[in-house]
Amino acid sequence: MLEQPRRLESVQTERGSIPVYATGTVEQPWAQYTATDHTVWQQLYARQQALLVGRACDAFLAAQEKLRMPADHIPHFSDLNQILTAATGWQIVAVEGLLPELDFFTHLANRRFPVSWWIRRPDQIDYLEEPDLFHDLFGHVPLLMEPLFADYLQAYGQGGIKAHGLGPDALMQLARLYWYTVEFGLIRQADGLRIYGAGIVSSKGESIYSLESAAPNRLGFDLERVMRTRYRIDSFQQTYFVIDSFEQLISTTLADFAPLYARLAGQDPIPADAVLDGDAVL
Ligand code: HBI
Ligand code: FE
Repeated sequence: MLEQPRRLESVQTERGSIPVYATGTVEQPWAQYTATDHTVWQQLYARQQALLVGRACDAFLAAQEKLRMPADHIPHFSDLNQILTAATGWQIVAVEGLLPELDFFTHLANRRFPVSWWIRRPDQIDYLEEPDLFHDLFGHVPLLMEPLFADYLQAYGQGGIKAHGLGPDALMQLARLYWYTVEFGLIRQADGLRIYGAGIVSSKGESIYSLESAAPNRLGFDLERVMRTRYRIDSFQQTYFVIDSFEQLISTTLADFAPLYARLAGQDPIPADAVLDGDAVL
């Protein structure tokens, strides 16, 4: 399912050759971005920024202000890293695209977030299948400024390394946790439901749908329930899980998941659109 990265001394791209390091990371080839690339960033940035006021959670918006990504051109990763590393010890690293799971987890466990260096084409503005620079940078990186979320993502990486040693069932359950929190999570603030998941904040359609549509279920976060729930990758989510705080996330993830995986192994997965007795429907 996931593409294997090319492990060469350098990769040849449409725009030239890029060095690859032993960690699978590359140098952000900033000088190779075209005027079109910068315009795509500018358009996506302006569109999402207008939608996120009142929809993204306060922590996300506050982090954006501190990071000050430029609105009119693709950021230099090195500029963002100065602010990010000083704040939480995280750094972003440039990659070609999706990494094998163990490599991905190892980066997270070491407080490195892999960001695809390339940005989508103008005809892909509304949707593309793989994570590009806009999704990774605009969607994922701001919350790395938030200390509790920063710790959660590192703990997730450490948990991923352990799950990798336990086999495909454990990995699948853990992937569901990533999906329903880091990618598609909602949070309950004093003034209402807000978005924190990167898959939502980087999507025009889902920023609106996840909060305003009557169609999807919005359920109180429950670790075991999340780990049993299938997800859709080809449409908006049918279920969102809502946390009360980032403290809730980090406190659930610090536990050893091994007994949980063992217990879940005997249970059927829950369909993406199901509501069960006992679900906290919001
Ligand atoms: N690699 N670069 C990158 N970005 C991801 O989000 C990513 C990945 N590899 C694996 C992966 N995600 C998934 O397996 C998650 O469920 C962990
Ligand atoms: Fe993502």
